[in-house]
Amino acid sequence: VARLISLVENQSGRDVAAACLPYLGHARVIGITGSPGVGKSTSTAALVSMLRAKGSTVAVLAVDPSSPFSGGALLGDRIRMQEHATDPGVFIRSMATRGHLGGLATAAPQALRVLDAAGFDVILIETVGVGQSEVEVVELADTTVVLLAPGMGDAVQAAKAGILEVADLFVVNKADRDGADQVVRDLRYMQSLGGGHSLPGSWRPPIVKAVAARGENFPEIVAALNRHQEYLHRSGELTRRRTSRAGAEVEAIALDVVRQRFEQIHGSAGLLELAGAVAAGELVPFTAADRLVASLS
Ligand SMILES: Nc1nc2c(ncn2[C@@H]2O[C@H](COP(=O)(O)OP(=O)(O)OP(=O)(O)O)[C@@H](O)[C@H]2O)c(=O)[nH]1
Ligand SMILES: [Mg+2]
Repeated sequence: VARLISLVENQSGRDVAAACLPYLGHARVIGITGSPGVGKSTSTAALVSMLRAKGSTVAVLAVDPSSPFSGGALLGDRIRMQEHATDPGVFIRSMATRGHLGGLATAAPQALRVLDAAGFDVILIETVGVGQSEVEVVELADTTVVLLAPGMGDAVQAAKAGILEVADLFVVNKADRDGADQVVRDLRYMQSLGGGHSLPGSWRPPIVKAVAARGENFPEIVAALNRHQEYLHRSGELTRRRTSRAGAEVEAIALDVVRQRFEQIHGSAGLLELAGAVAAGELVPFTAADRLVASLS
């Protein structure tokens, strides 16, 4: 599995995807996101323990969109994951996506496909790093867990970052610290303002307080994840999400293909001729670009 993911990272995704195709569709994909230090890795480790205790096999994909290096930045997480490192029912892999053509959008879905084909029951995706990735991870997961903690990345900041809308489940971690109840109240208030989840039969993201460091309330988290899974199946939302995920992936790959073709014609006679015509004022750049795009197909 590790070698297949390396192949995917090194642009040999086409053959790997074809080989995986007959074995897809089994795994549940759960994304875990939140501000740095909020407790994502600790929560992931706690979830792995819970899921293993129930007999599920688990793959953990730690995605680091901010680093061009695979592995190094995740040393701390490796240590946190150590209790699972020798368990054959657990696979842990970190993935750096910066510098990868198409970034998170093309590399991570391919790795997910490998893990699904390998037969893991649950795939946990943890994002490392900040910003845009918090929202991007949503494109990858069936269920998105947003972690908050008192004193860091409060509900107002989360709302500004656009992660309130993407959450299927809120976990207010570090509930052993002061202020967790306030975070819960703020979240409830934000939810009441949103109003989007008030339709009958729709999903209102539950809010669960937890102490990841001690695994406290993780049975409640697993129960909420299972309820969301049932909702996804019952409502048809699972198919909708997976279709939209596939659409984003196809788009990203197509853009990659186009970009590669453009690289091949960089400096070519055809392009130089068009450039000359634009520079000489004989052609507007828009027309030149249209001709260039048409010449690709
Ligand atoms: N008090 C308290 N500390 C916690 C809890 N969960 C995690 N921590 C601590 O918070 C710190 C950050 O936890 P991590 O799990 O590494 O957080 P993270 O979100 O993965 O961090 P990054 O990967 O750097 O974004 C560590 O020192 C943990 O021991 C908790 O429930 N209570
Ligand atoms: Mg972490």
